[in-house]
Amino acid sequence: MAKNAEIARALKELALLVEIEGKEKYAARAYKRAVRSITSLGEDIEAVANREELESIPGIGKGISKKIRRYLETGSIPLLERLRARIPVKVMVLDSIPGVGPKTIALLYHELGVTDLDSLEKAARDGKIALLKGMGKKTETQIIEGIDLVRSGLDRTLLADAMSVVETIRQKIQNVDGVNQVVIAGSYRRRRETVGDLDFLVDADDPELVMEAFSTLDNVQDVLVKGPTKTAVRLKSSLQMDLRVIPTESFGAGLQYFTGSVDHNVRLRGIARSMGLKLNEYGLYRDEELVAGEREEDIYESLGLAWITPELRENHGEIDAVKNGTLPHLVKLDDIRGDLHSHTDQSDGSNTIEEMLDAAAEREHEYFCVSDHTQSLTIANGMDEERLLERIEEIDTLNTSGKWDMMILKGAEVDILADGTLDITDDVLAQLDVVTVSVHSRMKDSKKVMTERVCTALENKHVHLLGHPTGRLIGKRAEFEIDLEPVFEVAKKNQVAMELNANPYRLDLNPGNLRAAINMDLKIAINTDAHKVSELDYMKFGIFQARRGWITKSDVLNTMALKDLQKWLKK
Ligand code: DGT
Ligand code: CA
Ligand code: CA
Ligand code: ZN
Repeated sequence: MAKNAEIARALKELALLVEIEGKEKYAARAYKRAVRSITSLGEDIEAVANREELESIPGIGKGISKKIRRYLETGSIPLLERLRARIPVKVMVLDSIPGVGPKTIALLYHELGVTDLDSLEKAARDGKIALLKGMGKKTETQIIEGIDLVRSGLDRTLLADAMSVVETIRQKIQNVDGVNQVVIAGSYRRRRETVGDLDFLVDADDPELVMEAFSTLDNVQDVLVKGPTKTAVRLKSSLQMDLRVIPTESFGAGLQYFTGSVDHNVRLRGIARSMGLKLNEYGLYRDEELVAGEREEDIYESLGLAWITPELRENHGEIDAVKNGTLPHLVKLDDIRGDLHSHTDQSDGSNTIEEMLDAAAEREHEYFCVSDHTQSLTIANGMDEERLLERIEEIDTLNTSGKWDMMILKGAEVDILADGTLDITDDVLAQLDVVTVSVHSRMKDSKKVMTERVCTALENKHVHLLGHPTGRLIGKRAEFEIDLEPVFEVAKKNQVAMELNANPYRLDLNPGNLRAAINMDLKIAINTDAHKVSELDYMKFGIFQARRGWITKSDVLNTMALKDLQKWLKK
């Protein structure tokens, strides 16, 4: 699905520019609808275009399909180029600031000449934004905070976004004549939440052919470096990629070095030195003699260590653990037996319950919990008690239908109200199999208030899980202020598990907090929180994050067999 994201991005920019120009409101809405469709397409848009079926995609008519075809042929859309020339505003960056949308961008541009982050920051710091109609001091402060958040994530790409383009590229390089292996090292291999750039390592007989193929990939914007063993490019999506050709006899050493992290490597080099050896990207040497280099495992072994999985290579204690033989046996995707958090079209999901169940069954789940939002989340069409009771009956019927082998668990993602109480009565909660509670409102509560609020919610004896415990959206919204230590204590006392929300924008809890949670013997539920069928595949991102948090199979609630899970849920 190499180009889906690129095209969605181009159409989104088009929508923003049209809206800022303010002439064709209808067109902006149409482009936005197309963006939503393409984002959830689940198929390579180029393949759809090749079949001449673009217009069968909901929200894509003649005009937009023509623009998409033009983009696929030439890498740009003429109208977008014209609008960019007319309106010199960095709309995509500005739009990514929390609380700033097209209307605000238009206002800021027309009134204050704001065109990018720098001019926006200056206007905010000079107090000019607060003076604009409908803005105020609070918005101004929020914008300043938002600029920091966006800047910190600006030159990084979400792992999931990188992954959606990278495999096609890897395959293309792999297919070049004389290429033996291609591995992507760096933060990508360590499965960080975001990646700065991608580090391709290639073992090839003819480096020149590889460099040529890499620098002429069809989504390359600029070639930044082109040398005999290293090439660096920037893609149209602004993702940067390095490629190095490494001799076969050094490939393992190169892989170890370029996987990082820097801090992990510094520790390894220290160990090498203390053994009278020298470690660099070409190999492990005793004087001039190569001790290990071809295989990564051999580097670790020659240093008296077992191989360490890349997700742990952050110098967070992994080297001592491997020395002491206490490195944990990390959870794998295969260990997962079900999913305990998902949505349907009864709240803000896109698919029917049957469609979600079919998709879960395809993924060979043993159990699957449907957990739509509850009533106070009105924008998500949350359920009240009456609708929940109907849902419970519906699931009973579905379970006895024999249509699905897996157990369908009755759940809800219940809103934690301002005072920590829940928005569904206890007698209905008691009839659910899995009660997840989440904060979706008043996310700016003080640390004290938020901590008490969540603790109060976890004291309710029907609660099983705390959903996305810190509420963050990577690069968009910071974790809310909360003191997790007392939260974990209350959870422990009441046998409540913590969710690791696998949505690649959330990955909440983060690795440090995951480790803190299991150190207190809490269970972790790795849940997709899928709002549509395709999002059931988010589970893999949850697993990456779990591994980065040192989580083992026995720490995870949804690795349990159904019977054991049901026993646990009964408390
Ligand atoms: P990123 O790209 O910011 O997400 O993070 P990384 O870890 O991929 O960093 P990157 O791309 O700058 O470099 C890839 C790896 O190469 C890094 O994890 C470790 C290794 N490396 C790079 N520069 C140095 C260095 O100065 N010293 C050492 N020991 N290793 C380095
Ligand atoms: Ca990198
Ligand atoms: Ca790099
Ligand atoms: Zn939620």
